[in-house]
Amino acid sequence: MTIEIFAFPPSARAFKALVVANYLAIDYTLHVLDPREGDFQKPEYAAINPNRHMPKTLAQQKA
Ligand SMILES: N[C@@H](CCC(=O)N[C@@H](CS)C(=O)NCC(=O)O)C(=O)O
Repeated sequence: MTIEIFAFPPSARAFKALVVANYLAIDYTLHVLDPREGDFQKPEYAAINPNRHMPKTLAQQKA
């Protein structure tokens, strides 16, 4: 299984999500969000996570 992780890696919450994914050997794609660039507030991120917080994980949907 592959998951998508949306996170700002320097934050403690992001770090914890990445540690767990690595510990469990889960394949993931990291999408870096930068709050200094306003990434949490961008419409494309709000479409993925309406509460505009991170970290956010998404499991790939089976076709
Ligand atoms: N319970 C929160 C915890 C995550 C959280 O609060 N993350 C902070 C950063 S550590 C955040 O995304 N804040 C939004 C912002 O700074 O605009 C959630 O919805 O997942």
